[in-house]
Amino acid sequence: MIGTITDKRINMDLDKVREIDSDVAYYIDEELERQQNTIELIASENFTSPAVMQACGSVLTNKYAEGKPHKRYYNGCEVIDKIEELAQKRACELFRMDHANVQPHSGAQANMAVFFALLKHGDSVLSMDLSNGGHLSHGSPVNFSGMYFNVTQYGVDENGCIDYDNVREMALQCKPKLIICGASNYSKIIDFKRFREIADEVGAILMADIAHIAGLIAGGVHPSPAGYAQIVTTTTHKTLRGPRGGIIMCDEEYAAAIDKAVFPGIQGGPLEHIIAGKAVALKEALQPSFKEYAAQIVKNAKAMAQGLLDNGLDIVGGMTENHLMTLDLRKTGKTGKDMANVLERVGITANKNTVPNDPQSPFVTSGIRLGAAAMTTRGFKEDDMREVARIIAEAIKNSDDEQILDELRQDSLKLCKKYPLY
Ligand code: DSN
Repeated sequence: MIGTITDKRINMDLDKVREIDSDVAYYIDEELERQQNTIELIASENFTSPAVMQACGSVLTNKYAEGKPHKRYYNGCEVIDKIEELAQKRACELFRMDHANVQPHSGAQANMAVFFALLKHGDSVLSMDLSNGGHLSHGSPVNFSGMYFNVTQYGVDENGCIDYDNVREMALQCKPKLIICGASNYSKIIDFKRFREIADEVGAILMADIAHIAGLIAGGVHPSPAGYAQIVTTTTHKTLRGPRGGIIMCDEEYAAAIDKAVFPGIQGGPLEHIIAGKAVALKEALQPSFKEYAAQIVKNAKAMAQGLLDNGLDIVGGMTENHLMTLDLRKTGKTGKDMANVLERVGITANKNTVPNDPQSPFVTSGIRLGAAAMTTRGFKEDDMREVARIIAEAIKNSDDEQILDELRQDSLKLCKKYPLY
């Protein structure tokens, strides 16, 4: 044993790990303690339920099941088939889509499968630029998507909003085969209808990557891409609060191509234990209580944003309309990299992020992305988020004052103790 961790409540079922490997058991306990005692504002993270975790830690990890339900390359898949079909059915019901492939190991894998299902090497794609809030797998030059396809990228205007007229102009010029909407750092409502109109005008297929806002869509607090996007990809672990993984949903006419691109195209054996976790999370998201959760995320994000603005900080695009926002630190003269470390010092976890037209490099940045989904799961309400905003503002203002930072660490710990995790 390397040390002593006091809080093992949720990790009680680690008894076998403790027996076999006390190092790993210790580190899992240590990570639980970190999660318990810090304010988690990484916009893409959440705390999944014990039910999801149990499904993911089950005997299903033992089974190979390459192929699709009832069309497998291995025998003994009759139970696995039922679980995978349940996950597919629930995904289709929740997001009102015809077909779901629940096998992608991640959102990036889901997106890769879509590229390979719909496009040929060198085909033209229109998507959002990473430094303006897009995603690596939407066509960044350092990702397969930018290396093998001809990608044109749109950004946001000075108000942090997508300029749909500009997207249309770009689409008319580059004549993409695929248009991608959806982002990893965009705080406004996405107009899926407008995107579809643009796609139809240029004969493109529309893909919506809803990884960040899936839980908000499921909870009815963000418009759905259903009926507009022919293809919808998502992760399952962000606002949707499931296990780490991906899902692709699509209109029936694309189902065969998507399935083939996932397997045998880019993946081997699906992670059926994680698929069971996805099924459980999707069931949770279909409950009425999930609507309350999603609505509270948005209320909490707005309360945090208002608190930050009231404390004199700038936010890209001003008030958020979803679960996240980006602090624009340019006028403070401080960087995202340094201030994310200062926030960690006071017990707040967040990530540095570029702001539109950032003068700093992507490694340094002038921004910090903040999200409300994880702390909403812990039970935080608007008053708590305003207190979080105060701690952030004080920490940034007094980033060189160790004594104030110590006091702020105590304030954030007090909030964490008020809402125990699990
Ligand atoms: N890493 C995810 C995020 O933080 O938004 C995107 O893949």
